[in-house]
Amino acid sequence: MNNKKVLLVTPPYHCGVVESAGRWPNLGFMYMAGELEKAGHSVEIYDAMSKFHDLEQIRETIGRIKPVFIGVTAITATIHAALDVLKTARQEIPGITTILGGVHPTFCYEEIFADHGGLVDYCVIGEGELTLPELVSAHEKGEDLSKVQGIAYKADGKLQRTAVREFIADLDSLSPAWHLVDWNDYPLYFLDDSRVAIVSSSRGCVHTCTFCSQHKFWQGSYRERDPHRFVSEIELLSKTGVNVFFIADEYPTYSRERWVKILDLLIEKNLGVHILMETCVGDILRDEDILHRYKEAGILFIYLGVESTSDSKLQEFKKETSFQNSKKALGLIRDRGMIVESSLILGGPDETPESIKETLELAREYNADFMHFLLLAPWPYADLYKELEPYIEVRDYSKYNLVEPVIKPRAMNRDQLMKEVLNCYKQYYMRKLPEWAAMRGNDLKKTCLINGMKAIMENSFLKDHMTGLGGMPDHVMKLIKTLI
Ligand code: B12
Repeated sequence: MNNKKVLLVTPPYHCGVVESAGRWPNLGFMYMAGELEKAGHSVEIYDAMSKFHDLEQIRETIGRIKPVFIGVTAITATIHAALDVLKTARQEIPGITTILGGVHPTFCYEEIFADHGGLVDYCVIGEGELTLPELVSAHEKGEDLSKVQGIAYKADGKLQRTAVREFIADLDSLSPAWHLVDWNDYPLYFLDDSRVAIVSSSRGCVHTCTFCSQHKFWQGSYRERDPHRFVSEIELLSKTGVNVFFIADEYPTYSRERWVKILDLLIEKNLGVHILMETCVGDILRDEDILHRYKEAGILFIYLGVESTSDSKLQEFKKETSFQNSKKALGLIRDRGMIVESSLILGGPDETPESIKETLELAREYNADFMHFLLLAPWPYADLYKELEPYIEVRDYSKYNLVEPVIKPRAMNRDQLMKEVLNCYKQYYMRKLPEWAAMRGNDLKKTCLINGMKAIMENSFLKDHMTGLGGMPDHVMKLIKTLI
């Protein structure tokens, strides 16, 4: 590796959920690296998270590349790991300039500077593509930093927050630096010979779910890319051997007209690629008449975060849907031969062992192929935070990963909560496995489901809890062995 001016690093954090299914490149870094290069700055992306590197390996890599600037991304769960990277960088190269960006620094930069001011030179607030190259240039040239919009930094011991950076008006003006990726680093464990890219067709979310950060991050805005430009990007990447595309959008289907155009173009180009995406219940119901076109376009996998089985909870979460609608939407995706994954959020203050059992029963009615029984994570900037605050027992952000209990419900302790959640997984998949074994036809779906289960059992956080749960009954274990 040659020396590079800017090194962008993902924090070495793992909680054994999404990373158990595959390795995923960091899209924000692709976009920022593209804009840094346009501005004449050399850059390297170092996905330490996906490479499963530890801090010693990170130290060696930083020592070898000798960057002048290091940029690290952080969501709430990864902030401590991100700060560890900056600390390591400072030890290795004392004069290095350190930059943090992403959803956590965007909302919590004051706390970061108060607690770790010595480690962090700049926090970038919001989108980084325009801010980062400008910041790097201004810092290098010793220009007035107060003119760089969208940053926070300390000057003369005082925290400065510059003017708000407007969102990028034309997302198609950006050019992700795909040439920096070694695609062999990014397999999806469900599919042999797969290479995964994360792509984006829109930014923003118009929903206001109370537990989520994303509508706040994008301030309720919604921007779309041109369908032709988006599909051409997929086509271009497919020619370099990428065959799986994860659409990062919070809400790709918002405009039916634009979405249909994307599907039409994908069908017309017939690229032989597989697409993974997320959307909401309402749009699946809206698109019932064209769901077969989703499949024709290559959509293999849809994540619908239904989040609850109770209508009153759904209202509280502002999910804008109901149990019956969610059930119908999940069923439609399954019936059209695509894989449907979903999640339920448990562990709020009013949770009880009984309410969890009830959720499990109704989750079986939802009957998603993969179901996650997640635990509420109180992001300090989400709408729900104030209500959850009195029940938070764990302040360590690294546990705010949706799988570790940090809130204590009134009627149970956190250990009981965890036990009940693990039991949900066990009971849910014990019924799923025989169903999958009996599946006829649609070999691709069957292969993905079984490989998915294998990935869960071998790589996910559940692996460590199998024995604590008393394991799976013998007949299920035998079945698993015949399938895998
Ligand atoms: C892709 C993705 C991932 C990938 C990350 C791949 C990688 N190599 O980093 C994978 C699948 C591994 C992943 C895992 C997890 N994720 Co995730 N993920 C996403 C997703 C779907 C898209 C992110 C994205 O690409 N956005 C588009 C880009 C353009 O935006 P961006 O990332 O915010 O980056 C921009 C700015 O934030 C800023 N920026 C970001 N970083 C930096 C750094 C610097 C230096 C600068 C200057 C600027 C900057 O500039 C970027 C360009 O504008 C989002 C949901 C969503 N739709 O956004 C969830 C999301 C980010 N994930 C989330 C979570 C909770 C997780 C997990 C903890 C889930 C779990 N239990 O497994 C794990 C953590 C794993 C880990 N080890 O880090 C949450 C974070 C919530 C929060 N507020 O903290 C989100 C928001 C989902 C949600 N709705 O709750 N995730």
